[in-house]
Amino acid sequence: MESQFDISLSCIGYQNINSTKIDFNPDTLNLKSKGKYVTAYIELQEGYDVSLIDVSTLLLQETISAELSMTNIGDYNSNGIPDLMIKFDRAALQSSVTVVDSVAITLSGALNDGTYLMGIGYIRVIHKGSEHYNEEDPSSIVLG
Ligand SMILES: [Ca+2]
Repeated sequence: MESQFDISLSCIGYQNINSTKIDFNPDTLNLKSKGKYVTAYIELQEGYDVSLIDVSTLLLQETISAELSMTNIGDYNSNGIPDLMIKFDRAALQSSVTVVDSVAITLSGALNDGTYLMGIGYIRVIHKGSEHYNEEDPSSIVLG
């Protein structure tokens, strides 16, 4: 597998479906990465089946559609709850964020029956080669 786990975070959204869990892994997006996709995993609360998610309705940041042909249902985090793997265009996501310690990333969509789901998570955005690890050193943040 290519290295596509460049953005991430565990996110929990509460809307019509409680405990919609969206897991991006890992939790840092590197704006210099040349990866083609970012990957997310969705878990729904008990009683809702991830296989009923209408992938065509899923939107990252309200604008970025999921790749329809790149889905899989498994148990990525081995917790016994099925999760739906989806992928999004990485360049589109990267263009929607800037270098920051924490930014909200939203994922919304619906099941085949119209039940709405939404999750919000926070990721860190970096620019490789200028990682900002030291809060006392603002010069370590380099936007270009
Ligand atoms: Ca799982």
